[in-house]
Amino acid sequence: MDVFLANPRGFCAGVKRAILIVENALKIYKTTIYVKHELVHNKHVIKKLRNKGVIFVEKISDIPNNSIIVFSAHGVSKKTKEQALKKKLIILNATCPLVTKVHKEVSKASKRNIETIFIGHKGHPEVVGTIGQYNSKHSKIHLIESIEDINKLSINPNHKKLNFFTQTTLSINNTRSIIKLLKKTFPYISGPKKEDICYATTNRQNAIIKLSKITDMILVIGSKNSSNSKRLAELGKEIGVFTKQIESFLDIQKKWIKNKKCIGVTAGASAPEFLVKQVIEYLKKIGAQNIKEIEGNKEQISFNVPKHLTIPQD
Ligand code: 0K2
Ligand code: SF4
Repeated sequence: MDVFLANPRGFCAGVKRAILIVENALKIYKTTIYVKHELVHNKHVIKKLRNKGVIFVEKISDIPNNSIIVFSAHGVSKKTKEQALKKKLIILNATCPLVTKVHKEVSKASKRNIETIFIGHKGHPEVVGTIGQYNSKHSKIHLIESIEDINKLSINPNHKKLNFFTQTTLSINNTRSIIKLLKKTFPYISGPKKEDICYATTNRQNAIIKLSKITDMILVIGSKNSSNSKRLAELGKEIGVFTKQIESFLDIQKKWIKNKKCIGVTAGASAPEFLVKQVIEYLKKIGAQNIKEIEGNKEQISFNVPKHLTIPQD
């Protein structure tokens, strides 16, 4: 049995930055750090931070006045930010800069009363945060999740002040089909050149496509609530490879592996590399002989943490 490892996989620049913001804040402020929502959608990352004393909350009202609050990598709405300011919280913003970029565009559209269509998954914190940047009395933001939702929109097809934006972690294939039909239905619609799907999502989806050509089973490491990890598992299945999404090696069932010759392993943007190592060790124990890294796009992008949260390295 051979094991092939996808590249790139695991932590993206936005996740690395978010974790560093919280870790440095713990060292600098030496007090309780509250985080709005899970900093990133990974059980193991959250457990590690919780063990260091970090408190995760869903509601700003659960945080004592004047405390330190970190906004998760997925970002928050304007209303949430206002609530935090009202409670005189010290805000450390771990929203990924690529999500913030979309926030700014949506906010600009709202100020200009441009009707907006947002493609994303209902209820996902990034979607709640991004839609929550739109606040116009004269125009609206509409959320769509699928091609079918386009027909349900009550927008004049000849609307000239209309644009669209997307969540950063969507399926590339699916989103492109939605955008294609949007452009056909609303000929005057404008939007980003491609879509707002980020580089990390794109690279990880391309990497699993590559993996699917040489494997007869794929393991995607990533928590159940991680949108980008879920999209990877969906893609593997769509291509027709037997694919399973796992939190860690503990979820692997021996019957999955039976008669498999080439097993592919990848990890979502919020899944730490130690989980990949554990999966490899487990597969070795049950007979894997060769472990090979598959060549892929090299990621050089990194995001700085805010200056006041930087700790100089020796
Ligand atoms: O993929 P998701 O947006 O659900 O989020 P995570 O699994 O936490 O990955 C980091 C991406 C955060 C923002 O794009
Ligand atoms: Fe940023 Fe993309 Fe990572 Fe989300 S998945 S945190 S948008 S780099």
